[in-house]
Amino acid sequence: MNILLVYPEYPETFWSFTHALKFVSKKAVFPPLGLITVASLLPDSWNLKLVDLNTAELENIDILKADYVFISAMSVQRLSVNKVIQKCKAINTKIVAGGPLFTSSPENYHMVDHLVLDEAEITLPLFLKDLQEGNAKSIYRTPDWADITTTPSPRWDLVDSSKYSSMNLQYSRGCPYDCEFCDITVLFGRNPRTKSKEQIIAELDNLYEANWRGPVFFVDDNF
Ligand code: B12
Repeated sequence: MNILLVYPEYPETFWSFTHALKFVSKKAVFPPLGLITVASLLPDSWNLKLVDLNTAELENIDILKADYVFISAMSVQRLSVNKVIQKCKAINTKIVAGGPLFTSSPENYHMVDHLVLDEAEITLPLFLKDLQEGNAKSIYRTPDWADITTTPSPRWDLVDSSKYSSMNLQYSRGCPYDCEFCDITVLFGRNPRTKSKEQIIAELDNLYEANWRGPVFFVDDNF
């Protein structure tokens, strides 16, 4: 199976650092951690290619070669998401989508072939099983929260790290507070869950072995 993992472009906002990145000759701040975590949950025998539209162009040939295009996005990326969906539809390549944008507003994405929502550790295996049996559904959801002590290390080998100013890894998900401006409790619940110290050390070792010597950003919902 050939899978193209696509991360849509950010608009120009403070947090895109569009102008500051030029001073350090980088294209983006972080690689798409959600997509490379999803990649680590896919069968080893599958062929994966990652295209981050913040660092590279999306070529029609890559969409043509793919059996499925997997998209991940935050709400702020929705204009670019629409363009990616249109491109895939024009070429007739099936789309699988997940992550914050799709989980918080699935009603806007009927044109996506398979919405694999909430945490991929729970919903992706359900989709993969149905796909193998030839009856993949249009939407997968779960009311449960994943045990992230079993989440595999992200696939940093798919990332061209020279394009980024920092690498990122995730320590925790979920937050006990309920701030009205924040989606974290809706997406990841109010019970903080953490990875084990062995996982974090292994992830740091993986980054080191991938020759990364720059900054590492810790994703921690309840720092
Ligand atoms: C790090 C981070 C950033 C970083 C970098 C983002 C990046 N490129 O990775 C920075 C600081 C730049 C940033 C900025 C912003 N962020 Co931010 N960010 C985060 C944070 C803390 C971690 C993201 C992460 O790496 N998660 C770890 C991965 C593993 O989780 P994940 O991506 O959700 O993936 C899991 C599932 O969602 C799913 N999944 C994800 N993708 C896919 C794809 C498929 C196909 C499938 C099947 C499943 C799947 O599987 C994964 C494993 O379970 C999250 C909160 C959080 N805990 O996730 C907020 C979060 C994503 N950010 C958010 C927001 C609002 C923003 C800003 C708009 C803030 C602002 N007001 O300016 C900006 C926009 C950026 C821009 N350039 O304009 C919101 C998004 C809400 C939404 N509904 O879209 C979140 C949820 C935080 C919040 N407080 O609500 N952010």
